[in-house]
Amino acid sequence: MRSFRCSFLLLLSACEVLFGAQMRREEEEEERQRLTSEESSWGSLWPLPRLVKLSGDSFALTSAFTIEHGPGSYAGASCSILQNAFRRYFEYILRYPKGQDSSRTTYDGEQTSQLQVIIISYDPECDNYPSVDSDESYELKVAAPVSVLKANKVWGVLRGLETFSQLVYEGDCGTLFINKTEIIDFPRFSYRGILLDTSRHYIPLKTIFMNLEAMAFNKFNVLHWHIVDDQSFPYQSITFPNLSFKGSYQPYTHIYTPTDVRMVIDYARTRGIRVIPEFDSPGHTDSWGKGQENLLTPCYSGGHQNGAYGPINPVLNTTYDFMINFFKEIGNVFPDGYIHLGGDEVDFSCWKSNPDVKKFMLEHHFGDDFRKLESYYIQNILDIVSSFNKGYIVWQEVFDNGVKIKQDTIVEVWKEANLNEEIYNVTAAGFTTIVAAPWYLDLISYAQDWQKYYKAELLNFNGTEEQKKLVIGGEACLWGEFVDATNLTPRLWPRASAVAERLWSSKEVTSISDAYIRLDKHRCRMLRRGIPAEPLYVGYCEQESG
Ligand code: CP6
Repeated sequence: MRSFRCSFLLLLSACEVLFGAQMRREEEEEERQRLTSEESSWGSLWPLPRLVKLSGDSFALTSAFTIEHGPGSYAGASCSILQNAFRRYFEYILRYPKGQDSSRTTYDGEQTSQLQVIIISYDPECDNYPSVDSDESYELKVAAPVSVLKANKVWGVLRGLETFSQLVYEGDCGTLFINKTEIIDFPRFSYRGILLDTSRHYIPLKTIFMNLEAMAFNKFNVLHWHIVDDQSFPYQSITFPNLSFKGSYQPYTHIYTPTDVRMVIDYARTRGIRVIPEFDSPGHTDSWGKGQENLLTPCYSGGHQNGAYGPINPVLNTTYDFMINFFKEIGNVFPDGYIHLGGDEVDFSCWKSNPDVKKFMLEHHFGDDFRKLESYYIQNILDIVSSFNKGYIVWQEVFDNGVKIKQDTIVEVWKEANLNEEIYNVTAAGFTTIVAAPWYLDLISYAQDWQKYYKAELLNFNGTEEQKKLVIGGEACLWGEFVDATNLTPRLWPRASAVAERLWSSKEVTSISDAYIRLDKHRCRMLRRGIPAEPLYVGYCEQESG
């Protein structure tokens, strides 16, 4: 239909007398509808930048367009993270939609023929890994004949390139346009994560890559990799190969080899995304027991071992010897400064049944309080991990149960009940926090649940300014019980995009109707770029598929 109309328009000058009047009326009607119901003043920008000055003046982008290092930049051709990003975004910009760029060779009007990228700080961080204090800010000026993207570090350039690509739109007959624009942008929260669970189902690398790419489209910057759990242990350990050999889903190809893990970390780094692995213990560890003897607690009934196993055995020295060697490896394999140590949902019934555990409780004057035993275990694990110079994140139970945690621990709040009270308590105790509770994307409903995610606000609790500064961000969680490669991507996108805007844009950006229009277009853009993102609601995309 579209290409028909385009060829039709090309013939129009010759046929003006015959068809001109009717054509104009139809177009006027189209324009009226467009302005009243389908357009946002912010085009298809998502998440919305902090400061946007959009003008009506438009410039064309032809096939002569290039992305280059600008004059005076501290980064050049040796900065491979930028070379790689230039190539990626050049493709996304000029292949809009795929394969229809024949009419883009010449254009008579004003053009922006170059995007100059200038790093203004002495160290661009080309070879670094992103971290909790990476500078993601940037400034973008779209002008003719040259547009300029300035940032302190490569991380800001990555975010700015995404924004630039979102400003490009297709005019009649396939010409690409971008409007004169000035943007100053930086994230509201520094931690913007997605949790993927690769234990309940194995997720192939291809799917992980696709979702890292989608994360970059949404300016997310942390992959919380819930890599192992009760059901399977797909992480192939170099020190303890039996863990995945025995504990992964069979056949043993359902594993992440050291090379796979490196590829995920590199793919993520290239997009400004940290990879934080979670090795959850002492609960959620059934799969660990298959490849490591005496690691789990044997459960008793009627005075005998009953063949079942509970959480990690906290009373044996061999447990801690194992953990020292295990986390030493993890600390080396994953370059991020943090490891997620779990600590959620520990079931005490097996510990209660075990005579050795009871004896240990007596000796340590823990009485009947198994939370004290849990604290003892977690304390040891935290000390082990700090000895390898890593920070750690734990689920809220660790804080709730009164474990003495180091002041630099990050507490992740995941329970919906009394959410604001919990955030208040964690921050009042001086701990940094990330919040997952409003964003359990595995819980689905027959509704536009993105709106619920969009409305969540992390700083509405009754705390001081100091306390609010301790909330560094949040996470959209996609637990894997009902998710594998067949449905992961559409279940995550565009619902997680709602979380992305809440974590990046200003607090005042709250209009659901404006968000709907932009998010709908953003979802269509994700489709064009090869992400099978599900629809928000009824309707269609101008260019179906990509
Ligand atoms: N697995 C692990 C899970 C969950 C948690 N930890 C979970 C709990 C409740 C809901 C969804 C997921 N599946 N290891 C809790 C952090 Cl609603």
